[in-house]
Amino acid sequence: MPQPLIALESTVIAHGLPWPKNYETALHLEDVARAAGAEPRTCGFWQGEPVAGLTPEQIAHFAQGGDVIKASLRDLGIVAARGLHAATTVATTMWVAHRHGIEVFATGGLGGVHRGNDYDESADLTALATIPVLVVCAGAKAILDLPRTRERLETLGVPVIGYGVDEIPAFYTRSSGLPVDARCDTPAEAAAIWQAHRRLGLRTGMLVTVPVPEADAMDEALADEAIAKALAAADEAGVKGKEITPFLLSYIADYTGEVSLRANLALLENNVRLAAAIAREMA
Ligand code: PSU
Ligand code: MN
Repeated sequence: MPQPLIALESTVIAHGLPWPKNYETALHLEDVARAAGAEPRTCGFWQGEPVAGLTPEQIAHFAQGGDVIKASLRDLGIVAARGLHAATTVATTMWVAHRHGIEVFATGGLGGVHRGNDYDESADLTALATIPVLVVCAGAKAILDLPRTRERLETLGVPVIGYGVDEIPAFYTRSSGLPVDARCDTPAEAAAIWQAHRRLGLRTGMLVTVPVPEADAMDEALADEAIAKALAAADEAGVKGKEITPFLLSYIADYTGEVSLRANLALLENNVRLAAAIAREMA
């Protein structure tokens, strides 16, 4: 029997983690998926073509940056027409996955509504509202306005499942204080909800949120402090639009000296394992 497939994103490689950790992590996550019984398909655009299953050489090129842009939904036609290399965000990885018939996707943290700037809202939410893919993540990135992001998910009709938890995780830390729509304690339960969602003909995506493993979670006070400093620095530097997320994440990694990086890597690996288990249940 062929192994079930899971999609992985490439923005976290090209614009989310520092070299060479990003390259090592990308390949390591693929190994973690295989060990957990699923075939990984790292997604991106290569010379303007959507690819589900970038080669290690292509992943190395993405990891070294340079001519690789960050592509969200609005960028895809531009990328295709101009034959560009582009890393895919959660939104565009969902798009590539769906196009290739892949239903399960593991990522780190979701984009959402930015703090203090309600009209800066990630197209990750648009994608979840319109593309039927199950996304495993550690919640929305803590740099965001989490209560507003949660409300938007409700408005858009996107179910938020907590894996082993009653509250949505907050990426670097294990809890946000915001309730999930349902808690699941096994991959089979999560797969069953997804399959029912699809059987009913619903066209939205679904989130399965799982907290960063306890041992690698960031101290809450440190996370809050790092986020506040990062937001102030972004404000001061006038960073806006698509640059803001990579700016904040790299500021936090520098500020916490590897602590946030450790949490980020641990949660990515954890999410890949869970996604593989859910994909196996569905196969
Ligand atoms: N989480 C991370 N690192 C990242 C991202 C999320 O730990 O690099 C990326 C994801 O690809 C997500 C994107 O889809 O940031 C959101 O960017 P924006 O807010 O511009 O939509
Ligand atoms: Mn934005």
